[in-house]
Amino acid sequence: MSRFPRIEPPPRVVDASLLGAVVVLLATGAVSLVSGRPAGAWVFDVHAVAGLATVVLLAWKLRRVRHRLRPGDLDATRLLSALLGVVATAALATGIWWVFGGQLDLGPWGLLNLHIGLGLVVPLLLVLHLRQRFALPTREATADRRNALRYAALVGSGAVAWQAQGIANRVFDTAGAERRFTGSRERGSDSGNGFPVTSWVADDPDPVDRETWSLTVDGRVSESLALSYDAVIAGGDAGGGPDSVVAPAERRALLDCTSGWYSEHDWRGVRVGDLLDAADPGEGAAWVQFRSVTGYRWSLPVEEARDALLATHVDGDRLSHGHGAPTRLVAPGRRGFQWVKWVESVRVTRRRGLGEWIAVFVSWVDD
Ligand SMILES: Nc1nc2c(c(=O)[nH]1)N[C@H]1C(S)=C(S)[C@@H](COP(=O)(O)O)O[C@H]1N2
Ligand SMILES: [Mo]
Repeated sequence: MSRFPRIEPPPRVVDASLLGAVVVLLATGAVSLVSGRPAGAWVFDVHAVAGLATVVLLAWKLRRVRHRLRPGDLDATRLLSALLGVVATAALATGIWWVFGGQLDLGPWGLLNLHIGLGLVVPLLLVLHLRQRFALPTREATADRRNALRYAALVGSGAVAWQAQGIANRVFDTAGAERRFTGSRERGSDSGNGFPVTSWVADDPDPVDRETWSLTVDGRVSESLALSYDAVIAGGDAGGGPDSVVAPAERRALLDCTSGWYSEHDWRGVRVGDLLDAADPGEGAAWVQFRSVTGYRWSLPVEEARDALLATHVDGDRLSHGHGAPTRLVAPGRRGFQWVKWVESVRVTRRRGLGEWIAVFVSWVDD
């Protein structure tokens, strides 16, 4: 009956494995969105290998259940199962397509966003599906020692396929060949403002007037500061604060957006560490929160924040409105969504506001 008689585990073990695979994919997928340093590269590898193993598991499953999908005897339960099959297949297909350089233009979104969206729908449908059809694998099936070998074979072939992908991409010179470990592809490096603008639909402020804009530095500091644009770009006196000078600073850093592109530039502005030195953080200063005129905000641990930049220029050009003028956060090693644009406030805090996690999606939410 089966074309892979020695490899395919019993049905309920396949089902339980699919459940496990979805959990792994969801967890690694979520973590991958905040991983921007090479040390976190393994998360992407686990996600890919688990995805490839899932292709095999899903193929076994679909082969087993497809006869239930005869048009005459479709009911709500079966339709839901069918929908789950379609969405799961689409999630896997979009992931694989991305790896091989696929492209899709969905307005503000692209192929990787579609993959993420489908990947988030799978667990929702799966929960509903399990409410109707959940059954534990039998003890004999789980205790079967051959299953351990089957798993090893499954994960092993996933890993081999993942390696082969790299070779295939290079041999056929696809657009997928030049991916970072995050999966992102290069766009517009060293081109000044000529790289993609990525903002949430709701996060679309009017251009910020440099003349009236000011940058405040406050919270757990002994000297709150309010700096004009000229003070920020020219490193003038910290208005209202001590006579400290914020010197212009420059650094090269790579912005890597979770929608699947990255761009590397020479940024110029002020080092956050210089701002903090001028404001003199006090007791319990542990986090630094960067807030946009839109309410969008993110915090970095104070030591890391010191090394970040509030950029006014990119590759020597004044930052454009779309890229966050008058100033945006440059947070090396962090994913793009943490690089807050249109920053107007730097606040030193003891704890990190959890509202930030919500505010990066809907910026008008308050802590
Ligand atoms: N205020 C604000 N900052 C933001 C965003 C936003 O929507 N609003 N988008 C973030 C995301 S998801 C990314 S990838 C980068 C994109 O920067 P860019 O538009 O200059 O390319 O900005 C980040 N900073
Ligand atoms: Mo992003």
